[in-house]
Amino acid sequence: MSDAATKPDAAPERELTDGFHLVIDALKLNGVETIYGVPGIPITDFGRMAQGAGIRVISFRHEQNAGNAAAIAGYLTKKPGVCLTVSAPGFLNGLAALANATTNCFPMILISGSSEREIVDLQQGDYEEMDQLAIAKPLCKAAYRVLHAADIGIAVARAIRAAVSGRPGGVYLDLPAKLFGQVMDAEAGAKSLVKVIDPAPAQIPAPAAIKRALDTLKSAKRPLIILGKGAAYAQADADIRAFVEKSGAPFLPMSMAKGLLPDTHPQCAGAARSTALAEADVVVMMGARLNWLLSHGKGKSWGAPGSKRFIQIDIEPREMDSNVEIVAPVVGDMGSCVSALLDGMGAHWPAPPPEWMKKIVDKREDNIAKMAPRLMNNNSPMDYHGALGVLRAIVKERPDAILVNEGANTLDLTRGIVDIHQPRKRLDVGTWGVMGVGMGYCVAAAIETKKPVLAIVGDSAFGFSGIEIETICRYDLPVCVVVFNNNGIYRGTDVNAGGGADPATTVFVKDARYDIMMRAFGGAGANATSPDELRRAVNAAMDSGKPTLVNACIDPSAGTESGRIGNLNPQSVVKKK
Ligand code: ADP
Ligand code: TPW
Ligand code: MG
Repeated sequence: MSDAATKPDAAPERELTDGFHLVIDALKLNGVETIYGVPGIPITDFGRMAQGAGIRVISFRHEQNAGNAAAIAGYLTKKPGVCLTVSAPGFLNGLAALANATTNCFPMILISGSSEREIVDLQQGDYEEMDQLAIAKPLCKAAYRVLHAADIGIAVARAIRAAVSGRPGGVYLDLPAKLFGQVMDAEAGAKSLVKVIDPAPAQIPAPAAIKRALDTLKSAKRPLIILGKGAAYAQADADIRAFVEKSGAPFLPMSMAKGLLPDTHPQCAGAARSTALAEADVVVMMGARLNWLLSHGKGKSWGAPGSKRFIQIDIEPREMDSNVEIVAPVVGDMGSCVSALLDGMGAHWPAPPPEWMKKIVDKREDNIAKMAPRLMNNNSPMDYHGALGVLRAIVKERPDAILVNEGANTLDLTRGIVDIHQPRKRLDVGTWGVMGVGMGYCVAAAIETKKPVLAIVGDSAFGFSGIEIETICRYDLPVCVVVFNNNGIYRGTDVNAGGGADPATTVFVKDARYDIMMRAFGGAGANATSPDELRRAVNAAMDSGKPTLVNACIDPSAGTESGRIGNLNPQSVVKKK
């Protein structure tokens, strides 16, 4: 019996809600099913209550890894991935991931608790004091702070819309500690919530832009299509494939767009990349930027100056002419653009001159044949090719597994050697080439897709997020982590240039056993010294679906400095005595 009932003269008690409940209700109303984070003041109870309310709350060991998980969840689902952190230090850890998500055009919301505004603004030294909103602003797409419980509904709605509409990116939502405890009438609270209608509205390209693009493409003698992760993100897989096939042009997938059409597709120019880039006369950019990864669309790799005309399909108008002139800009969401292009192509689209495709195919087959024997070697210690030959076959047999990849040589050689067969099955270091996304990506990939995950990570790369193997074991996720252990960064053979006792800056403990770390948390661990051992260990892990770490012993002298991007690495030419 309530107090009101025992006291006949009291007004009937109104039902109340508070900031905690309103944030949870707002997220649930908008279909947020999972939160990635680390607990602590002032969001410990929030995490508990969210779990109690049926949201899956995945607790990490470090916010950067939770943030990377949220970011890749956004990429995989087209819904913003949510990361939850404590104030100042936790916020800063999560912010690195938010900036990375924004750089990669992944939708994500970082929700951080913060300290008391009055004290922060007067810089009077509050617990974990920091002006988080101001710091987040330049590093993400949008940043909002909520001071009144009644504004939580609209703030969450804005955050969701900002993250997923137009070019996706990271959004920061600042929730001061006091907000969580603010009480308001439950009915008014429920009314204040907003279910976002059509959070990422279709952006239809102009008919004139479609016509211009098709006229340009039709005039090409040597067309090339470059697919980027924006195209993979769009989930317009069938139409993209139809467009590429109808065009008859070779296509080149950027790293995370591999598998959008299978790497084994007859039009894939992956193994003839240099020829395709240098010799194409019309290039169709689909959800890919002409940034450093494509030498900014100019320079030696792009053939003779002035030899190209670019068509670019992108949701972000300002991407056009960012590096070179775009003769046919098509601005809109990928699905709408590709469907308009397909309509405009009609029933009969003229194939490009057959010599062009033949040239690409000949080059590709030649390169593949040259590589084949290296991939079959059974050397011990392993080189990258021997190890990757085995993993390539495993991925082919298990095309629905998600590959997570980071490192330098480990990254570049895996990208080149391991074919991907389905869309969004390759997750890697992205636009920044950042180390440390590995284990966060593994956790979210397993949770969001319910598919098995295979990570191929350098020993250095692994170290940035390695402690999250505890998280992988705790949630019993089907993740097999293969650490390419060459005793260091790029190579494990450097010596101290000064001759002192300290090891060289790029080398680690020799012959470390990363597999034993996994066993400490109840997972399986195996040490592989030859391709045969590697095959057995990884197949067993993938069959079991149990958390496993395979320590793959790679010849410490097999790699090259900076992998395939040594050209970007400044090196001193001055010799001092
Ligand atoms: P990659 O690294 O694979 O080359 P980028 O990250 O450089 O790809 O480029 C991705 C591009 O895709 C960005 O310019 C972004 O604006 C664009 N993009 C993202 N989502 C969509 C979408 N739904 N439709 C069209 N373009 C998109
Ligand atoms: C956040 C610089 C690029 S690649 C790499 C580092 C440290 C590690 C390469 O060694 P690994 O691979 O992983 O063992 P392998 O096969 O060549 O031996 N800090 C951040 N991001 C980057 N990119 C770096 C440092 C770097
Ligand atoms: Mg290494």
